[in-house]
Amino acid sequence: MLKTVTATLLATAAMATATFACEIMLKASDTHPDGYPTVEGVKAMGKMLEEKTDGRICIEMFHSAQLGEEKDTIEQTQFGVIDLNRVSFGPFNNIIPETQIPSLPYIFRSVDHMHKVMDGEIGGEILGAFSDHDLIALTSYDAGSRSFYNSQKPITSLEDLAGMKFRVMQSDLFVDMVGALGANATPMPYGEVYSGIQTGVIDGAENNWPSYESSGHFEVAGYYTLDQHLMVPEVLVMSKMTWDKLSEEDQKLVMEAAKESTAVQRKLWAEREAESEEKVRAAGNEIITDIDKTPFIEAMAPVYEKYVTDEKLKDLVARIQAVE
Ligand code: GTR
Repeated sequence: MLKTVTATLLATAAMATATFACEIMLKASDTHPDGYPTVEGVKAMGKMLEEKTDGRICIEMFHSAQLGEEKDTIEQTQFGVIDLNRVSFGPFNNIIPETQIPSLPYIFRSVDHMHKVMDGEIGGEILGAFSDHDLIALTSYDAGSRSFYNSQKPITSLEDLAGMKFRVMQSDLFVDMVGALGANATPMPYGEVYSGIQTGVIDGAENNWPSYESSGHFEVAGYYTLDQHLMVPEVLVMSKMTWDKLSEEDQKLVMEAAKESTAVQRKLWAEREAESEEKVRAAGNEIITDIDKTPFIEAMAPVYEKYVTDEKLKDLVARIQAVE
């Protein structure tokens, strides 16, 4: 009995020391469940920070949209209520014009092309644009490519998409993208998609393998057409209010840890993509891989015309296309 009490006391004391040692606790948000590659990427960043600072700076991860849906958490991050937020570039499209560029349909030719762009000068410029909006973009993560899934029928061509209703992220660009393909878009928070499909409010949505699987959307939308219209990377942002409170040295450490976590996330991403695909196929879903993307790509021309308007954005697109 005494032994147990002593052990408990010691354990409590150890925990108290650990919490105490953590002088700067960064509150992080992610819409995805624990174990999802983005959540694990930020957790890995936390571990690195703890190691680099002897436990002085740490990250507390609130996964599974515990702090709210992406659009709301972005506002909370701008206000400094949330310190770190891992989100898609999509929900920033309406407020930061540069984020529309990696969100353009078929802008990247391959994962390799996307990595070269995002890890290089162009990616740096796009991340740099956040600082005018009370946010510091630390790094970008992988998110594969997004394709349409639905509860109604196998889609094998543009004709099949006509008149169908798809949920998109809350971004005008994606509303127009779906419109350009002849379907109807309904912007809605991620957390409402499952019931939206289940109740027939929407016919389907679009996302990558891990999101299609982890959200359970694959249970209510049995048809997945790999048209791969988007390859929008994820972005990890810090509240500028939090950033400004850090010493220059700590800012450097945070930036370094974020950049280093990218490699961890990308490795986990590749593994999870394969696992999610396996799980969805094992569930018996119909996966349409034999699809001619050319008409899809051609249909996107008006979207580029509408959104790539000023010289800065035109220049970014031209430079991305020129990256080998
Ligand atoms: C996922 C992405 C999330 C969220 C979601 C959505 O692929 O990782 O951050 O944007 O898509 O469609 O809302």
